[in-house]
Amino acid sequence: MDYGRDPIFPEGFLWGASSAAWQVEGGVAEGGRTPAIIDLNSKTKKPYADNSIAADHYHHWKEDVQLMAECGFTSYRFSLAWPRIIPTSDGKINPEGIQFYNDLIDELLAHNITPIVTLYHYDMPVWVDELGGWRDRRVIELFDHYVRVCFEAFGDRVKYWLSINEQNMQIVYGKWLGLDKGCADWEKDKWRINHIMNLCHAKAVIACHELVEGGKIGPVPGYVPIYPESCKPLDQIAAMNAEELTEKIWNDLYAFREYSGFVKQYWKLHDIDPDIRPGDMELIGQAKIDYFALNCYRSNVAKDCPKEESYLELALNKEGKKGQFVYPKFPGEYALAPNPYVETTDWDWEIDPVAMRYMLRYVWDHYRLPMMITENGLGAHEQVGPDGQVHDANRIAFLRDQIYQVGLAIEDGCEVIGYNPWSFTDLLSTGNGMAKRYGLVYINTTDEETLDLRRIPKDSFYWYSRLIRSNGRDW
Ligand code: BGP
Repeated sequence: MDYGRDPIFPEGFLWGASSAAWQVEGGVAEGGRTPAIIDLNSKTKKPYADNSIAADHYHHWKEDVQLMAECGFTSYRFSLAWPRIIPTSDGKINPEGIQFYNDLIDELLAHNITPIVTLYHYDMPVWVDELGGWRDRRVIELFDHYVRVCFEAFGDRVKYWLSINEQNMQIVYGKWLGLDKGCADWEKDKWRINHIMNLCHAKAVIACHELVEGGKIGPVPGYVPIYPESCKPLDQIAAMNAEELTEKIWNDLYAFREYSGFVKQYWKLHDIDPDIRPGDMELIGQAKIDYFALNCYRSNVAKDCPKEESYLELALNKEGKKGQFVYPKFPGEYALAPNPYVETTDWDWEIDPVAMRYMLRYVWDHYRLPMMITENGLGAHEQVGPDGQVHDANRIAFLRDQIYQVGLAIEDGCEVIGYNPWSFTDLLSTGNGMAKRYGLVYINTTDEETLDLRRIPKDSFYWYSRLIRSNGRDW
């Protein structure tokens, strides 16, 4: 539909931005925090960048919240670091970790900024990993203990909770993220790991409803809408296969609390045992989510890939030089392909604002649950200009187009309660450290050299501020 006028955002819409503990905090050895698996990855796995300082939010949180308030934020999405809260295997609570987040939450609330809190965003404590991490069912009770501590400590003030960030992407890109450690056959083992993660998600949902008065909790799928390459009927089925195997299997489980016929058939065909034990599905059955938090940056195109074709492994663009991404082929399922209708970023991510509207309509049509955007943004190479400012016109154009499509989806009848792009300040990219910047606020440091970590609001900060102060009218 063309509405013939700019979209209208509902009153009370949550306007903010996003971050994650390991990417923004730094202070990894301070305040009683112990190492997380991601700390080790960031030191050994190139091009991951050392996260021991990151954006140094651990020491700049007050200034950062002040900047959010100046921008006019009404929400801020961030994650809690498990190894800051439960640093050791005796399960003892670290009062300094609780204090850090209490101070942050109180400061946000003092500025009328609603906290939206992710329980898990890739920073599993090393002590949990040594017990087997997501591979071992003992993690279910450990995670349950951790989330209950969080709900009890912060649930009086935090009402919006998120369980596990991008569980689907952690499984789909598990080899790249290091989740395959200790797995003999990742393609089979990943379904067992995924089932354990589903049980952890369920524990968090159940505990939130038990312990947080008025608390709402949802999952955070990483969402990449997939279009068929052509109107050839088999391209449509390929797009549906890709959608299932990267997103829908997860979203169906969260929303309907049972495994779909599609995934059960997939397991049978590939001789996979996800190790579902008595009582598991009853637990999942009790975990009724309140909303979907959605991370969406780009779209993909899928085409038919007959069984006879050869498998081709995906290769991610790790340097920010266009053209390095390798489109994978999964014979008998689908192949990904370039989209001639959209531009791409330097990391070969499709710039496709319409995908935002498509995703919101798709998720609304399938699940009829409120939705919140918890990530969306432009990763770019950036420097401070000779005038001491950062002129990120590309980011303004990106955000404007994306937010406009959120508005159109709202006009289309979708219930969307907030928009929190990635990211508030520059922070470490999972793929490229500080070389790939997303922030509305520049952090003066680089991967090669730690500088003064000065905060410099970019042009996009001022543009976004005007937009949110007008509740989405001043484009
Ligand atoms: C999401 C993650 C974030 C963030 C973002 C951008 O998948 O939830 O943690 O990093 O992607 O990705 P990247 O940093 O690789 O550009």
